[in-house]
Amino acid sequence: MKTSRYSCALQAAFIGIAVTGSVTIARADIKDYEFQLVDQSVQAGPDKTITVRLVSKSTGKPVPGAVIFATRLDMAPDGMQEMATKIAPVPGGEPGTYKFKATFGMAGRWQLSLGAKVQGETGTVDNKLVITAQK
Ligand SMILES: [Cu+2]
Repeated sequence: MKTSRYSCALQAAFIGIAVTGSVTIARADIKDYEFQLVDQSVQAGPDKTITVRLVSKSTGKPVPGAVIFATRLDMAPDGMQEMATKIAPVPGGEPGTYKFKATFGMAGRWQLSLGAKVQGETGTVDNKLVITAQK
């Protein structure tokens, strides 16, 4: 017959852990954020929806609550930077994704320029993304 050799129990070892009053939050740099297209292409035509995701490159996680203050959509990638189209934000979407509505009057490559502020970060995110409008 075996006898238990446990003679003591672990007790009260974790009390100190919850007392960390000041956690140092590692601040990310504004360069650690980038916009990514959810879909690389759209159909040419009016009222098309563009969805972008703002991610932290260090964590790979989406970043909600950014304030997008600048948008431009033009055909610079196809040498038509003067061919710009109106772009309007659309509310809703998952946290960390941002939607816009725009008219793609021509098939080809369009450049979406975004300027944004991220909560708790100084500086701005400036990204240019290329969307292909298909016939
Ligand atoms: Cu064009």
